[in-house]
Amino acid sequence: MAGLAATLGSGAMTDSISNIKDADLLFVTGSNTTEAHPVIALEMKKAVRRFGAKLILLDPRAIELADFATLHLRQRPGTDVAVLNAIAHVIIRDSLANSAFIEERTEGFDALAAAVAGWTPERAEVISGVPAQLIVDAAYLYAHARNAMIFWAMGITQHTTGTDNVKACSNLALLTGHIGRPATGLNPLRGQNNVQGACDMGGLPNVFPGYQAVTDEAIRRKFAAGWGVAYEALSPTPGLTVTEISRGALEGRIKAIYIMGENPMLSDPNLSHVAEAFERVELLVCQDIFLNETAQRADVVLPAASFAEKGGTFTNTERRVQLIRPALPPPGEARPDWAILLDLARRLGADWRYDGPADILAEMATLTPQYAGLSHARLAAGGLQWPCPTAEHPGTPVLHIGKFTRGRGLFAPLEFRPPAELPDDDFPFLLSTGRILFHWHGGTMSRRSAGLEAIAPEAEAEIHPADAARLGIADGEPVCVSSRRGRVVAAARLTPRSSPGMVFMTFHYAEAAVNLLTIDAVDPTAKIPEYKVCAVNITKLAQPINKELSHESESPFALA
Ligand SMILES: Nc1nc2c(c(=O)[nH]1)N[C@H]1C(S)=C(S)[C@@H](COP(=O)(O)OP(=O)(O)OC[C@H]3O[C@@H](n4cnc5c(=O)[nH]c(N)nc54)[C@H](O)[C@@H]3O)O[C@H]1N2
Ligand SMILES: Nc1nc2c(c(=O)[nH]1)N[C@H]1C(S)=C(S)[C@@H](COP(=O)(O)OP(=O)(O)OC[C@H]3O[C@@H](n4cnc5c(=O)[nH]c(N)nc54)[C@H](O)[C@@H]3O)O[C@H]1N2
Ligand SMILES: [Mo]
Repeated sequence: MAGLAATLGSGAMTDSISNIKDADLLFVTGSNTTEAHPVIALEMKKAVRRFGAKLILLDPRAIELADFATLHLRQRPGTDVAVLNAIAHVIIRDSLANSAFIEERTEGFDALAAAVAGWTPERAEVISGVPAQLIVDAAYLYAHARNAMIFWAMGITQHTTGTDNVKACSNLALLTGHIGRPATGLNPLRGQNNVQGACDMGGLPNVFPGYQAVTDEAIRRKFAAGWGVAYEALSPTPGLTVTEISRGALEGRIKAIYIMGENPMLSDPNLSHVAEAFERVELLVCQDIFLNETAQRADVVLPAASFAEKGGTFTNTERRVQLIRPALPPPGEARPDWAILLDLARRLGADWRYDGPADILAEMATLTPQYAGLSHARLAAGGLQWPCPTAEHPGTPVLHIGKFTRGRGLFAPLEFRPPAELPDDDFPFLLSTGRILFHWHGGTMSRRSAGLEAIAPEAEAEIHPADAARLGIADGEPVCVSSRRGRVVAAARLTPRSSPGMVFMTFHYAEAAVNLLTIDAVDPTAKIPEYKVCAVNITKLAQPINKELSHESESPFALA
């Protein structure tokens, strides 16, 4: 969001899932779409197989989409700015740019041209390992396409250069004019079912709902009036991000943490530090549908109802707000999140009065311009894509038609910065972390599914066969993966999916909690951790793995 907000003025996916079939070029980078967004991946496969679209894949691993790709650029992790700068270099050098679009709709072209002038494909090859000719081919394919869509996910953002990586993607769309029309644009694939909605509702430290800055006096006055509270009650100071909160707790500046639907004891980087931070706080409250690894450390646990047990709306990655309806009653004492919050607010002295989700959305509509035309009554007939400014407005499938949210699209001159920690003699492998199709994050939900557990029961470390041969490691054998911060045990999975020198692991397994290894270095703007690059060592295990370790009965730090 930080990257696109700077270049376009708004951080959401600019196009729609249903337009994928109409694109003649798909540029996918840092998104293992078939495993993490399988429904969207089906649309991509359809575009390629049925309609002949070309696919450029920029990803260090040979993920399933590589089988569909016209070009697969396999960069060293953390070198995206070099590759994307070089693609921009070729587009400008070989006059492939859309000069009418640049003239009419953008600013900052000269600064970009100067910044990429030295980024020849040959220079990018040295840094990234991607053959220069492939970079040239990608530039031509992308620029010559009629309608080209760029997609990315965490492989682009989870770096200390995450914001720059996004801006580098944005430069390509602005250079070629592949934005502001159907089947084009910049399409960050959002992760959770409702992470878009959570951000829209101000679940960020610096904005109220609708991305309205807390630092803006007029905005604070509007919300004070809308919420019926004193203007002085609304703080003009942005809050802290997740990584800043754990640091704050470690330093004694944060006294209490209230966590809803998150399991930082598995999902935050450098877990030993996180554990220490949670030890320090005076009060830890967890509101969750299960007693996850974080809730096990809480002073108070508030049982919440799951998605199937409550009403409300979810906003998906294409900005589509959709109604959900309860299919089951909540078990035991579990209650919908909004009802728990309402009671808590009232006990704290706030005069909150909401009849339920429909009433809450009605208030949101009065204060969130993008949601102004939405109501439960309208959504009952089907989802609508924001911005939806009036009750008659049909919703907006494609953003930035004719004009960018910020006015002109802004080119971003970028210098290449390497990741915070790279392999060396002591930790000679590069660890990249992510997901597989069969599990969800810390596995709180998916590991309770016997079917999914049967398919993907244990943590694996994806290792190139050449490295394994050198270390004398056999497929399936337990290995110890260690970093400067911790160590875990996982089964070696020998595969050329990852390049030599690289190891890929998921963070789905509490008994092999990979975030014991990851580094808590963050992007300076977005504060997102560098989950995709840190240095590790791999060693053969002297003793066989203890199969009795269960993710519920044992601390995730048993091996730390
Ligand atoms: N089955 C399943 N689906 C999920 C989730 C889940 O846990 N399980 N989680 C959801 C959530 S919240 C999210 S955010 C999304 C995440 O969706 P993705 O981001 O697609 O998932 P990751 O596995 O993190 O994959 C990142 C991709 O980036 C590549 N990559 C690694 N390093 C680099 C690099 O330096 N540069 C580039 N360009 N690519 C790199 C990896 O090889 C991989 O293909 O998935 C969502 N969907
Ligand atoms: N190493 C590494 N670490 C990563 C990443 C990575 O790629 N690599 N990716 C990062 C990313 S993109 C993400 S999004 C995070 C995800 O990290 P988390 O959000 O911490 O992980 P989840 O396991 O999805 O936790 C969700 C929790 O919400 C609970 N829950 C489900 N439904 C409800 C509900 O309706 N109400 C309430 N109150 N609770 C509910 C679940 O039981 C679960 O405990 O992980 C991050 N961490
Ligand atoms: Mo995510």
